[in-house]
Amino acid sequence: MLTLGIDSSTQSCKAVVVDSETGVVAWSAAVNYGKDLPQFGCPDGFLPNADARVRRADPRMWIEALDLVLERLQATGCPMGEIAAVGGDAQQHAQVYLSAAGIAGLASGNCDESWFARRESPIWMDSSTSAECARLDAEFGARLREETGSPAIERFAASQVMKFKDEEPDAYASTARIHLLSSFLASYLAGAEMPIDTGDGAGMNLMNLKTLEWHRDICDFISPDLVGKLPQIAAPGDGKRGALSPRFAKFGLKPGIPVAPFTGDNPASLVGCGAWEPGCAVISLGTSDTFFAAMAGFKTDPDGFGHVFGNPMGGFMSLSCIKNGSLARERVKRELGVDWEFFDKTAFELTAGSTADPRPCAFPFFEEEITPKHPATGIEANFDWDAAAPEVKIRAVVEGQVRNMRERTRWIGDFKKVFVTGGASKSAGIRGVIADVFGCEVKTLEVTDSAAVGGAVLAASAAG
Ligand code: XUL
Repeated sequence: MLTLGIDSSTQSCKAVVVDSETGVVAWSAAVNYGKDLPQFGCPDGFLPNADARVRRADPRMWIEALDLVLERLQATGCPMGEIAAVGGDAQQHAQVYLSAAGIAGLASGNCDESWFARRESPIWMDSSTSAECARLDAEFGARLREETGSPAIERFAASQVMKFKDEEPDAYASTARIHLLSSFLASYLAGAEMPIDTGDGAGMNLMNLKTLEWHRDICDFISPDLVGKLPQIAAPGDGKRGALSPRFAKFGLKPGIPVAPFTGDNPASLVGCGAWEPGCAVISLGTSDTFFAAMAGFKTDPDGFGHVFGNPMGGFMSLSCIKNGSLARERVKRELGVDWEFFDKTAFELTAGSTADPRPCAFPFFEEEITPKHPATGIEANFDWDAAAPEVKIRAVVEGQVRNMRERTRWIGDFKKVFVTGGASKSAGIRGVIADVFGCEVKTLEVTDSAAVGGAVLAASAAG
């Protein structure tokens, strides 16, 4: 069986067609917003804004990208008519505010400005709602973490909706539905509203993870009419799937094939990496480093840095996002004037077996950190940084990053296996430190596009 997975990420939209017997990606296509859709003015996936805390995008761009990626997929010679089901994911936390015309327009699929009660959608990089988070904290305190899986977070919908309602009350009043990008794209494909899944929905501070329903008290605090503006919730396996709208026949797809509820990119990656059982973790070493793992039961991070999302295969998953990831490693490499061979390998060979006590550790805080919360103070080391050799500095920075990750994820438990993915996973030195610190087997993942592949796997489950 062939299934289609779509990944609408921060800077691009990808489509993969996976053979569900072999798990092989047989066809793929991609659209880059900056390069392929310059008319939307989002070169890096968001509209430039003088205030670096404000990160928004034009929601029409995501729809155009979806149509274009299907056109490109068809052009590869992919047998579109043999695709049995569609699934997918989107960057987490981005919200789409639909007008009544937008909901009605889903059936025809003729997307234009009238669909959107809010022309600019906040995305996950937005951090402009600290004041609203403080108000939520003051009202709900520890209940937020214990019942929604996370403390009040700027990029999550609760604080974003509060701000929108205060600043643009008329536009809020004309909002008929607040979708996440994931549920909006699934709705567009189905030509009718689709639910929000518990994987992405948990990243809103609006879902009660104990009941898997909208959190009445929090929603009412934001606005008594908010629950009425939220879509339904889909829990794994509850059969809430859609059927592909006939308008996609123009790309050769068969109308009526199942559309699985879309999820967030991290939950989709968990599935795409084959790590949906507790005991495995995935470390994605990218612009920021993320750590996610399936959890045996619902529990929350007592320190409030890790999030709990729904696991699309059932149960829950954790997610920790550490901002000073690859960009910090690149900066240290650049400042030391060494090449990648030295940074990824030689530095670790030269320092192997060092008996220094305490072990040299350095924490890069070039950007304000979120896990843990720490201002941008530069390098903080437990040794004389300026006097140390380049190889000592490199190992110490990686040790610092990995030890911080281990400490921030200890609340989840121990792991038998860690999958490492993302650009820096090719470094034997970094993989060695991870194996040492986590005390388990470390495997590199072959799958690129693990989120899109996860979408295709979820489509296969929806097809039964
Ligand atoms: C997770 C998060 C990002 C986005 C974009 O909470 O904000 O990982 O999902 O990839």
